[in-house]
Formats: sequence, structure tokens, C-alpha cells
Amino acid sequence: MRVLVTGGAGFIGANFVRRTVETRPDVEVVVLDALTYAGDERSLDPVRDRVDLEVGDVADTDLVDRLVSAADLVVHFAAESHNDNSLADPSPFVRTNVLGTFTLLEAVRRHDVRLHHVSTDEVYGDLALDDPARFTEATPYNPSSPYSSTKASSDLLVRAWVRSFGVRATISNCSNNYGPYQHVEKFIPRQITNLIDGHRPKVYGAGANVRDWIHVDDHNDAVWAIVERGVLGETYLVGADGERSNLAVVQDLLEIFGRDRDDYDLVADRAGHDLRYAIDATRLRTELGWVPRYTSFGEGVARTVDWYRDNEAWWRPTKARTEARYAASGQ
Ligand code: NAD
Ligand code: TDX
Repeated sequence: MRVLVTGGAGFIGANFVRRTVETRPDVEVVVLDALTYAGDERSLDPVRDRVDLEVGDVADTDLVDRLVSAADLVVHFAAESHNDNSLADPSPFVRTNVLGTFTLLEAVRRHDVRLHHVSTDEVYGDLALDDPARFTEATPYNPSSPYSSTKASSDLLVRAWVRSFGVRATISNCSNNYGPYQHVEKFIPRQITNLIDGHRPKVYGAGANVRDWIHVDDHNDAVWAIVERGVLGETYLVGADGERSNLAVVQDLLEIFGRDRDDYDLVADRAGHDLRYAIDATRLRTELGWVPRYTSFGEGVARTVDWYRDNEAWWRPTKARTEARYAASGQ
């Protein structure tokens, strides 16, 4: 089987590619990635001799048509993924997330190729901190940011192409991922690398916002479960019961580094900052038999800290540039 992985040089995509190559010898992987600031070819190094990397844009009709025509399955990770960047300049988000998904949908329609579309729980908006509810597949869409609204748009395109044209597709909406090879702009790697450098973690607002953390390998196992056992046209929520306030995460990290619990800085809040995300993954668990392997956030995050300690050469080149951007916006 030949799988086309868009965004396969990014955080989740590269973890997906490495895991797929290492555990599924029958699968041939082709990566389509534009190698934006967020993509890094080195994330594929461990499996580089077994992966074909095409550097290009998911919104390039001719390139996408050629690659899709030769694939049995497309797993679509490519996106602009960072909320803070979408507030500074939304335009690449509209282009890649909306136009890119449209381009891919037209190609899978022409060639009748199976598609799995990777999306986010942020399409549902946010929940109050004290709301007992969690997101389910039936929660109405209510995105807040330029990033989440473009992801919501891409999901709606996929749903419409399924219904109108019979495209064979599934969708997953996952909560916040952590693990190795995540860009240092994101919350957990930013704080880990700050601590490695002896700096204080930077917490937006009062740190009360809650995210529902899942290890990237558990997310990618869910993607394969949906590809292999999911019902065409359906949506599956992916989450591992990992709700934690940002402050609690920072305090876990401070403890790992042997620093004082109060050794962090409160910085300017994100505009429109979603309060809380929480996933009810009952459907994925009961219908597809998926279970997360990383059930202890503390252990998963400690292993992630080890990875950043051991792989400074991977993140060091982007750290100073990323921090300069944050400093310019008071964060
Ligand atoms: P990332 O930013 O680390 O990686 C995105 C990859 O897409 C990069 O390699 C980049 O070069 C590539 N890319 C960007 N624009 C492109 C274009 N026009 N053409 C081709 N490639 C392009 O993102 P990530 O965190 O790995 O997220 C991957 C997917 O998972 C995204 O669709 C995101 O919405 C979704 N998601 C992420 C999370 C999370 O916590 N990170 C949670 C749920 C869903
Ligand atoms: O320095 C920081 N300090 C801080 O308090 C940063 C970078 C973030 N935060 C907060 C903002 C959020 O409440 O931490 C939380 C997590 O922030 P991000 O890592 O930027 O993630 P989030 O905005 O929640 O979105 C992530 O999860 C859903 C991914 O970036 C998305 O691609 C995914 O769809």
C-alpha cells in the first residue's frame, strides 16, 4: 500500500511517518511537505532512506494530482498550526488550511483515493472551566481564532465532498499533542527549552486555561485505527482524558527541572484565548477499540523533556528566532 502523507515533515506528521515505517513494512510512504518554518526534513532522518519526500505545496493542483493519482491512501496533516501566528497574519492559514484541503479533495475525487483528514478539537470553540461537559462528535462547530476557523472550514469541505461527491473520507478531531519533534513555538517545548536554557517558563494570562493533553503516538495510533476500522464519512474525536491547566503543566516541568514551583513569568494573554478544551473519546474507544498507551502525563512529559535534552541540535537553530517573535508581542 502506498500512503501519501501531507505535512509529513511537521511534528505530528513526522512522528506518524516514522512510526508507520517502523511498524508497517508493507506500507510505502510518500511525504508532501512545503518545508515551511514548521517543517524539518531532519525529523525524518531515522527513516529517511525508506521515505520519498516531495517538497511542495498542498495547494499546487498539478503536483497534488500527480501524487494522489499514485496513492492508495492520503493522510492529510499539512496545515498552518499555530494560533499565535494566525493572529499575527491569518493569510497563510486560509491558503494552506482551506485552499490546500480543497485542492486535495478535488484530487482524491478525481482519482477515487481514500482520504483521512486530521483536524483539531478547536473547531468546537471552548468550554467554561467549571462546565462538566466535554466535546463529542455532536458538538456544534464554534471556532474562535483564525487558525481554528480555517480548520473548521477544511472539515466542512471534507464533509461536503463526502456527501455531494461520494469521496471516501474520514475526519479526526484531536486534542493538544505533546512529544518529540514539536516546534519550540508550542507551549510545552517552549517551556522545556526555556528551562534547559535556565530561563523562566512564560505563562499567558493567569495560567488557568485548560488543555486536554495526549501523546503524539496515541494520536497517530488513533489515525491508523480510523483508517483501518473507521466508517467512511464519519468523524472521530481523539483524546486521552488529559485535562490540565497551563499552570499545572508548568509546575510539573519546574519539578522535573528541580526548580521552585513559583519560578515562572505571567505574560500578556493571547487575544480571544480559548478557556478550556475537553474531549469525550467514547466513540473511538468503544467502536474502534482504541486505547491510549500513555496514561501518565507526568511520565510522558518526562520522556519528552529527555528528548529535548538529548536533541538540542534539532531545536537550537529555531529557538532564538522564536523567542524574538514572542518578545515583540510581550509574550
Ligand atoms: P506543524 O506545524 O508542526 O506541521 C505542519 C507541517 O505542514 C509542516 O511540516 C509544514 O512544513 C507543512 N506545511 C505547511 N503548509 C504547507 C503547505 N502549503 N503545503 C505542504 N505542506 C505544508 O503542525 P502539527 O502540530 O504537526 O499539526 C499537524 C496537523 O494536526 C494539523 O492539521 C493540525 O491542525 C492538526 N492537529 C494538531 C494538534 C496539535 O496539538 N499540534 C492537535 C490536533 C490536530
Ligand atoms: O508560551 C506560551 N504560554 C502559554 O501559556 C504558549 C506558547 C502557550 N501558552 C498557552 C496557550 C494555550 O492555552 O498554552 C496553551 C497551549 O498553547 P499552544 O501550544 O499554542 O496550543 P493551542 O493554542 O492550545 O493549540 C494546539 O492544540 C490544538 C496546537 O497548536 C493546534 O495546532 C491544535 O489544533
